[in-house]
Amino acid sequence: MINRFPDGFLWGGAVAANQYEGGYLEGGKLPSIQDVMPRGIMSPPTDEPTEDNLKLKGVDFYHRYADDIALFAEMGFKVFRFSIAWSRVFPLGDEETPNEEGLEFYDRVLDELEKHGIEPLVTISHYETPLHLAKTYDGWTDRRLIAFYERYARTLFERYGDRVKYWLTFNEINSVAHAPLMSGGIWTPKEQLSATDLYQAIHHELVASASATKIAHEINPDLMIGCMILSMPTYPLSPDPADVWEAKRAERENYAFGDIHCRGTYPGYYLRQLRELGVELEITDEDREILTHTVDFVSFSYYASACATADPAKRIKGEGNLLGGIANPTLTASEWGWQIDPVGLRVVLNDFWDRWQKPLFIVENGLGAKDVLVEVDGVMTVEDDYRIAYLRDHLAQVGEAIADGVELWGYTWWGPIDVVSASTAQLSKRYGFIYVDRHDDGSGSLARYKKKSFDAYREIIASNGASLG
Ligand code: BGP
Repeated sequence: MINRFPDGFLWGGAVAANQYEGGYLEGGKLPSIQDVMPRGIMSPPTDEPTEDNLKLKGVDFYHRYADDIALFAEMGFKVFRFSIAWSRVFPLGDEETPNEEGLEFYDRVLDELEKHGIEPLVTISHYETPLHLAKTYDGWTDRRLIAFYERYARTLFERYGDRVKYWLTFNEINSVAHAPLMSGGIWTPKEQLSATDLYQAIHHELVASASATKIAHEINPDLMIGCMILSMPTYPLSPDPADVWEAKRAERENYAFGDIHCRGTYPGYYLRQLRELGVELEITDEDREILTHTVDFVSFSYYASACATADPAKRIKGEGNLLGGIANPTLTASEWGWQIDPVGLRVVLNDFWDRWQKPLFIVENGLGAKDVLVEVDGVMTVEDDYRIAYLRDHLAQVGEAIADGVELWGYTWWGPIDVVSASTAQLSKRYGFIYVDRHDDGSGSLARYKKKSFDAYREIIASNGASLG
């Protein structure tokens, strides 16, 4: 069989600073919004960081980065996606000059990656707005955030632009409507947030994202800047045309973000939605010009699909991921209710490619599960056949999409090492190929153990996907 994965395909893994690094006050860093979210997105934030928040220590990448990167190299990673903690570089977010000690940490991370020949892929903002910006400005509702973000992004491009080619502006930019604090640093509680403030915040983020693309290309035209979208293919619950339309409407809530990033203007259906909500956005001429700076590629996360129906009586919510959605009766789900749908990944890849004709990058995909550490032949491990099956089934569909003609640059598994969960702030929701001895109550030695999936992924990468059959 001809191998479908092209030469140079970027295999790897993805993490985020707030879930992985720890060291939340080390090297001049100040708290981010995550440091006051001990229960994830389900509960209101605390006023100050509290000891029960697992993210304060994460799984200690801040001190263990060299050893962890060596393990990724052993798996054969070609690319490593990580985020830079905004509050490590600009601890408050609105200062004029960056924190040199924070920048030096990422110099060292990049040194290690270079040593192992691993390409970095950097998320500029991954759910970790500096807490000061959230509390003082109400996050992205305030237009001044654009200038703060521009200064931060410019600092990164100037510092690392000759070492980092691939950049993502905002993690899952479309999630802000569902998780305004986590995604938009918006301190006002979701139920009190007006539609005008929400959509104005979204507009500010979109302008900031396009502005980062503009700045990056001015500094170095070879830099590749991508948007990052939480994807969730949505199927009609029945063949009723009203359900089909409802599914299309739901998908457009996510497509809108890609449309703006790829086309440089707001699509008509989005403007209609704003009109119907009675939202009048403040959009300046300069904003309009900046938005025309479109992305070089589209990246996305994919975990689950959902169903939609126009019939309110049938709207039984699935847990889905951040976006929720209605459960699909033909699929099974993870222990956290995220429906498992490998074919959905092929659907997304084809839809995005057909729609935008921009190279794609899968920057998150994975299975969160409760793992059990066991001893096999004197070695501690996890027999995670369920994770291997998830990986192989999804990659088989990726192969199909490539054969369909989709241009795909790479695949980074979410959380190749166990990290703290974004939505629930638990450690027991594990995605890793590497087990970390840390638990929901904060106990554990932080020791690392290879799971069975470690070798499975290593073999897939070594064969450039041919071993998938
Ligand atoms: C995405 C986020 C990640 C990540 C992942 C898994 O939405 O970009 O940060 O954590 O989902 O989600 P969770 O950790 O909630 O299981």
